[in-house]
Amino acid sequence: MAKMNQIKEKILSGKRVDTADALYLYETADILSVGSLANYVNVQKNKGKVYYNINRHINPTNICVMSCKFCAFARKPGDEGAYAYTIDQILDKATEAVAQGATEVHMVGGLHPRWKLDYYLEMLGAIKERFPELHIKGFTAVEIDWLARKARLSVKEVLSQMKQAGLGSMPGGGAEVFHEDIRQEITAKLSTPEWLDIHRTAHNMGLMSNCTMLYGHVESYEHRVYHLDKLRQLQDETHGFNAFIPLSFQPHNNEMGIKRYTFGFDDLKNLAIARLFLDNFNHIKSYWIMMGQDIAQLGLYFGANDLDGTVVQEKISRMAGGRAGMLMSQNNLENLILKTGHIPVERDTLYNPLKELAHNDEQLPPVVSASNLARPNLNRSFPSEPKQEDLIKLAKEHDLFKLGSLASELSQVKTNTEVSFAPSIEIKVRDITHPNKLQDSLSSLLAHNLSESKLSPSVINLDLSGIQKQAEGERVSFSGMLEYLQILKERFPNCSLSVSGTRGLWCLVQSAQKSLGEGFKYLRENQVDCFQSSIYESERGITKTEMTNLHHAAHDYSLPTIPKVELNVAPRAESPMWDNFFAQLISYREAQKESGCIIGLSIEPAKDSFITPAEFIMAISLARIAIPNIPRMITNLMRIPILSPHKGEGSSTHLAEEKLSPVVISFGANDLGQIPLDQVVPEAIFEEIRAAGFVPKVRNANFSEMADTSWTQDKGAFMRHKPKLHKLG
Ligand code: V47
Repeated sequence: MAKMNQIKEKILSGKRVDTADALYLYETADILSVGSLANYVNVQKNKGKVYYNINRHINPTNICVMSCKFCAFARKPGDEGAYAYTIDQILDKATEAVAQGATEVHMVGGLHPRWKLDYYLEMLGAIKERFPELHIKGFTAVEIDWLARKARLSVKEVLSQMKQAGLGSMPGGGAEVFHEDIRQEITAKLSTPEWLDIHRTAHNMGLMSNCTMLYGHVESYEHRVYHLDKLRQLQDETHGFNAFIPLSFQPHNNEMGIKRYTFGFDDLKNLAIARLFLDNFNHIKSYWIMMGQDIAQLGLYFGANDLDGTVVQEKISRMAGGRAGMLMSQNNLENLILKTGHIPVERDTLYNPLKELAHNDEQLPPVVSASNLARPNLNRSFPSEPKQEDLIKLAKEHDLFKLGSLASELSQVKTNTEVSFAPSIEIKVRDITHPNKLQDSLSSLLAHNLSESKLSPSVINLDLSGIQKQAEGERVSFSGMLEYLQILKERFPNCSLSVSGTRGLWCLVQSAQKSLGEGFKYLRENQVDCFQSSIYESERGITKTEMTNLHHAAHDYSLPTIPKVELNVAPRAESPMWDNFFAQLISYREAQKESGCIIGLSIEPAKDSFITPAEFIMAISLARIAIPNIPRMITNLMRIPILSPHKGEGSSTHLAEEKLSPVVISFGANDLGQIPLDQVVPEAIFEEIRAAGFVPKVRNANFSEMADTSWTQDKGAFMRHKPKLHKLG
């Protein structure tokens, strides 16, 4: 912490952080301090504006003489899928781009064994002749080096001819990792001094360029710092870099032998460190194509001020397993930015503003006061039992890091750094008419090879949410349900039982002419450890008061419960309906004072709400702050909203990427809910939780048992979602 304070002092007094500081920032799990500092610097520098452009990628050929280990894009001549565009084909793509409003084409490709400098000059000339206004950001240092060698010309000569023919600037690719230990392992392309020298030459001739770093594979934090340092030195010398773009490693169809995507936690920290260390760069890109839209959007709070562009056709990341889609509309880009409270600015390649959405100053993110940075202390500055007005005021401040700091302190008081979850089997009671049917469905579940995981389930959840009022009498009865519970207990003696579904339970109890209290008593007697609300209760006509009363009734019979609060959103681009949300939270806080039986509270996005991950994370922090007397703030991993790849809007109807879960736990959640083993492999979650500096624990339904999960630590490669959930294009 002393080191973090020193770094903070340096940054606030405008001094440079050094490489040892940067290494410290990589090694700390304190993402809130790192992020808030980066956000501070970014807001000072860019005043809450976030840039994007309308562009199109054109990859003229994928034929390449190189065989870089990380590359899934390159093909050898004659290989299936190998292509090389003619000038006409390239012109067609440029024409499409211009028709769609593009101001830039981004052109990079393989090192084609037969293409010479002349072909590139022809390509540039043809595009420029037809579209003189279109900016061509083209050809990496690797391609320039290759063309110079083939033509036996100097780099300067090649660049000068290209500039003459219409080259506007250079992209940042080919930098990979500068440290030779890694560079030599992953690629045989040009050396680090050569890459830097080509950019230096370009800058000295008035050609601006970008720079990148390919991270999240076999490099260490030291290697990353070395890389950033080289870039900072060159920028000091030339000031010729427009932007730095961290490229998160995409793991598929290449020779690296790594099966995982980068951790969301690492993506965000890496962006923040780039913002802090690269103090001589104006622009840090949160490249949505590689990071995914969700993390890219969150990146705007972590020091990034650019989302890149509409892109339209991206192949390099896509072929290596990129999951973000290939194109995004201007409207989506603007929406993504607006929802984080930033001002979208369309730019050209050189960052001249082209269109700035009208805004008033109140919409801008607050210029974070220096005293609020790096973990403010809640207990001294915030009421321990906040009232609705206190919470609304806090929500309106829209300060992600302040919220995260307040919330994570509270969670850590409760559970230290432990983050729990329950590998579970979910049994939906809907069509089961007889206990035998349950046996059948259990057998088929088990036959289905629950997952690649070595973990056995710790919770069986009987989900009653599918039970409909009219049909309940004929289909499933209260006594039938108790019979199911017995079968489950026999079949899985080591698992704890939970029941979910407020409406369903109510229907069953009514049809058996019992009181709710009696219903809960029976559940307790049948060894049910926890009752929880299930998803979309509001849709099933359960009012909030009824929900609260139901939990009270369970508590009267000492049945622990987990209520759920749905987060809804007002019409587009407005903030969540905090009033309602807070009122519910406060009602559970009061209930907890009476009974002490609420073992956790879960927040979920309401169905079809357009909550973005960033909004959701703020809501989690706010909920944690609102209910300090409830031990666990549960964010069900399966219900973290992700952005729709097609609409760029938040959605609760998608499965969350695990990428987001460790981010959420840094902002105050301390449990990831029940995770069905037939849908997610939990080893991936362990890794993500650990990467964020927390200790993963497997728990049972009422948190009375916490299993040690250290045994999974030495399992190197792990699976992500099962393939059926994630089709790689
Ligand atoms: O140089 C290749 C990287 C780069 C993988 O300058 C991979 O505005 C992740 O440089 N996983 C090309 N990355 C892309 C690039 C770029 C992209 C967007 C904007 C700009 C800009 C530049 O892609 C390559 C390489 O470092 N790459 N394979 C992979 N499996």
